[in-house]
Amino acid sequence: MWNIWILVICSTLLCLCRSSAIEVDYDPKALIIDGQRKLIFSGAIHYPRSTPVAHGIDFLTHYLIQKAKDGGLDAVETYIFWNAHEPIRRQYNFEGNLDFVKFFKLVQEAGLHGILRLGPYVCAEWNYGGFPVWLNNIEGIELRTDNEIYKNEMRIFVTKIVDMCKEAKLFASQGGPIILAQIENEYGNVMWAYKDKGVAYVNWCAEMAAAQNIGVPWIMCQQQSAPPPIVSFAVFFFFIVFFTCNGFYCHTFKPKNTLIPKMFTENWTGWFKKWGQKDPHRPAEDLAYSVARFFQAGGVLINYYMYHGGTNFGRTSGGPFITTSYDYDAPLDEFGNLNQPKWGHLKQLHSAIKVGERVLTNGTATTKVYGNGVELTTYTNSITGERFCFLSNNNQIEEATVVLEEGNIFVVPAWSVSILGGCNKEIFNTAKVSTQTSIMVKKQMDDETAKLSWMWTPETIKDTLVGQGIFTVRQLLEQKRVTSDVSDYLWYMTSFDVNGTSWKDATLSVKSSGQVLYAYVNGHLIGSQSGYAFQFKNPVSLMPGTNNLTLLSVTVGLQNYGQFFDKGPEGLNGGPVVLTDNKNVTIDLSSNTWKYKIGLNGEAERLHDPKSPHSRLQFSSEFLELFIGMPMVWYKTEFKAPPGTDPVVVDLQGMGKGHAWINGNSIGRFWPARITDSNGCGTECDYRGKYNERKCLSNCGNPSQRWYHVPRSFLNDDNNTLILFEEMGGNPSQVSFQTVTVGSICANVSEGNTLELSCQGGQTISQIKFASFGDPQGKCGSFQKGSCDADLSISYL
Ligand SMILES: *[C@@H]1O[C@H](CO)[C@@H](O)[C@H](O)[C@H]1NC(C)=O
Ligand SMILES: *[C@@H]1O[C@H](CO)[C@@H](O)[C@H](O)[C@H]1NC(C)=O
Ligand SMILES: *[C@@H]1O[C@H](CO)[C@@H](O)[C@H](O)[C@H]1NC(C)=O
Ligand SMILES: *[C@@H]1O[C@H](CO)[C@@H](O)[C@H](O)[C@H]1NC(C)=O
Ligand SMILES: *[C@@H]1O[C@H](CO)[C@@H](O)[C@H](O)[C@H]1NC(C)=O
Ligand SMILES: *[C@@H]1O[C@H](CO)[C@@H](O)[C@H](O)[C@H]1NC(C)=O
Ligand SMILES: CC(=O)N[C@H]1CO[C@H](CO)[C@@H](O)[C@@H]1O
Repeated sequence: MWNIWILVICSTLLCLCRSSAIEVDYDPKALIIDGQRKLIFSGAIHYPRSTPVAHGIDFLTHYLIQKAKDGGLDAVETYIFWNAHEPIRRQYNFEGNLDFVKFFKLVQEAGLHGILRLGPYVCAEWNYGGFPVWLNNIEGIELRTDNEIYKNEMRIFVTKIVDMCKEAKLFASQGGPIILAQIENEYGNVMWAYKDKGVAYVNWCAEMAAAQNIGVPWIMCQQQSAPPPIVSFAVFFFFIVFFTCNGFYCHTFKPKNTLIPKMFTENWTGWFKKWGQKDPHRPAEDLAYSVARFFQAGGVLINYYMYHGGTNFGRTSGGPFITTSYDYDAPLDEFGNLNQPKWGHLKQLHSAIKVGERVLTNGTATTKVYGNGVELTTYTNSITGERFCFLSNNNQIEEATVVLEEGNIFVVPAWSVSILGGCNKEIFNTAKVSTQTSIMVKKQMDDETAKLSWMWTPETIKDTLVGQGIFTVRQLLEQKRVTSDVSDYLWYMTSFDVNGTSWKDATLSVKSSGQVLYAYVNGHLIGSQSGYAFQFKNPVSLMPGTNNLTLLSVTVGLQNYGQFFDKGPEGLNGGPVVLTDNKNVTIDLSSNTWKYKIGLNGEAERLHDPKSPHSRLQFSSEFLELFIGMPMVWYKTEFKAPPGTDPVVVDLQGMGKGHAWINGNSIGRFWPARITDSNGCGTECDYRGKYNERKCLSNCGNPSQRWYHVPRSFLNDDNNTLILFEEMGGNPSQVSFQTVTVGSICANVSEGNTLELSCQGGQTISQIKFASFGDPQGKCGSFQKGSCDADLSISYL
């Protein structure tokens, strides 16, 4: 009943919203939306990283947006991903999970604001930072600088997106949800490298954006100093360009232009992950601390990057070497589950800060320094006398006992902020977590239905092993210039003559610019290597006469960050490729005649798609054992979808490296063979002290990613097909489908407070393993009774 009531209210509001424009204004203390002075909590959810959900619900996104709202957010933010929308020049795609217009409509239906970060350079650990690779291959182009060819392409794309937004009435000025739009991204970090042309470019960006006439402010992020032309231009036309701050903490950030509010467009909630790296974790206490410090220092808008990270489906992950999971340790996990206690702790923080919204957005601040890292910031409304305080302790070790003027005593734990309603009552402390901790588990289905039987077919590489290419050049070309990134794979093939027996034990050296290399000589794989840029060196036995050399170069996500990142080479790119015999005679093959072939035969035959003719006919279950562990094999199996609604993952333990598809939909690259370093996870995670991405690591000595998200929207009720392309050699016999759910929960609450516990997803609490009213010790999963414990604690629960 209650839900229905809420729905009615929302749709009534919607009608009102649609009919009238909403003005978005600002001053240094507030965003002023429809005349109301606001603090904004926003969170990033990227539409291509979430997915449509089957069985009636529109989008997983719909669910995610609702969870964002429940978590106390006012706004949802997304980038726009140029290379996803325009994979081929002037051929656009806005279908399925690329339907960003629908995404913003869902945001609006949830009653939230939207923030459009248009880029179109987005970084985002996304392939090539969001740029289509065809851009790179236009003659005379230079990206992210004052170059007419590039600016023309950028303008065409930006205008297209803005026009689509206008047509769908998405801007607040049209009654839509979008209150802010961003042009470029973190250019301030790299502008120096582009010198005068960088300054000219950033000015052009501001002018081009302002000329789009969207009726809401444009922002630039990570751009502290505003070149004068932008500001004067912007002020004159009212479409001010704000400059915001990204990082783990932003309370010391001061916009150079003091007329604009402080905004924190990327307060990193965690960190992304690379193949071979451990799992990062940013404690909820520290994230809450950085947010509270930011509002203490007069912050107006914060955007969590990410609020929900999601999954890098297909070949969208950047890097190189960004994993398929983009979980980010965000408040909503990769699959959309609440990441507790982070989600709930932030929810409480948001509502605590909102208590002070009126005073914070229209009051004056004074700060009293107590020493030893302790500061009290008091916001006062001079007319009403209303007050709101932040009492912060940035000491990393010692808690502080502070006596305020009125005689109230507050104990503030180390590295924490207490939020004091009316300046006399602690309504929240960032280090006191009273939200449950949820421990997620993966559940295997019962053996009967879970058993998978496999079929296989080899990737037919006979043609490339004997040097059959598509074209020939006397040069080792840069990889993405050849492939335009239509595939991860590029074959470089040549043949050469050697005389005499000294070549029987020779050495092959190949210099690669990344990321994976397989070397075949006379039809045999002699070795492989991976890395950013590396020197492959392997013994090789050559025979007198003609020998064939085939090098397969594989990319694992194109670079997405840094000055001139777009020019970072991939593949063999000039080599050199050199042979040395046992008498130290060398042959440099770099300017031999090289033949090229882009992609795999299986890709051309669409083996990943169970409906394609090749895929239907080519797989066989005979002699499977012989092909276990062999490189360059396709595997196929059928399975039943796990019952229920819990998120589904496929455990690819045992597989090497490759790509996986469910019913023809890519679930991304896999690489369970990439094991993380076994050191560095031991230390206890202490939330105190400055966070960085090397703190609080877990998953040492394990596959960097073992489980891969299988969106339920990709699954049918009855038969489903999983197809794997295995590049290095792996064993599919351990592969299994599992569901992700809350396994156990822990919580800690002090006397007089209320605690809510939830198992999520329709589960019930089946057992209480530990309860102690007293001073229990330890952490979730390993509690012990302390020196004081009430006997009947469990039975009361
Ligand atoms: C903000 O405060 C000033 C006085 O400090 C008051 O005149 C004004 O009405 C307030 N504005 C709002 C929107 O509360
Ligand atoms: C090398 O390739 C040629 C075709 O280009 C083929 O005829 C020959 O048998 C191959 N040699 C070896 C040793 O594989
Ligand atoms: C092999 O020997 C022949 C004849 O002596 C010579 O013409 C040729 O250049 C030699 N090739 C190599 C790779 O040394
Ligand atoms: C081989 O040649 C390199 C330089 O061309 C030299 O540094 C090296 O010592 C030589 N090795 C032998 C075994 O002669
Ligand atoms: C599902 O698979 C079974 C066994 O492979 C087959 O008999 C059945 O026809 C399939 N059903 C559909 C709907 O494809
Ligand atoms: C429970 O919370 C209190 C107050 O925040 C804290 O002092 C205590 O250490 C916590 N206990 C456990 C077991 O985490
Ligand atoms: C990668 C990156 O930009 N890291 C920054 C995160 O934020 C901290 C503090 O703001 C900076 O010191 C880092 O350089």
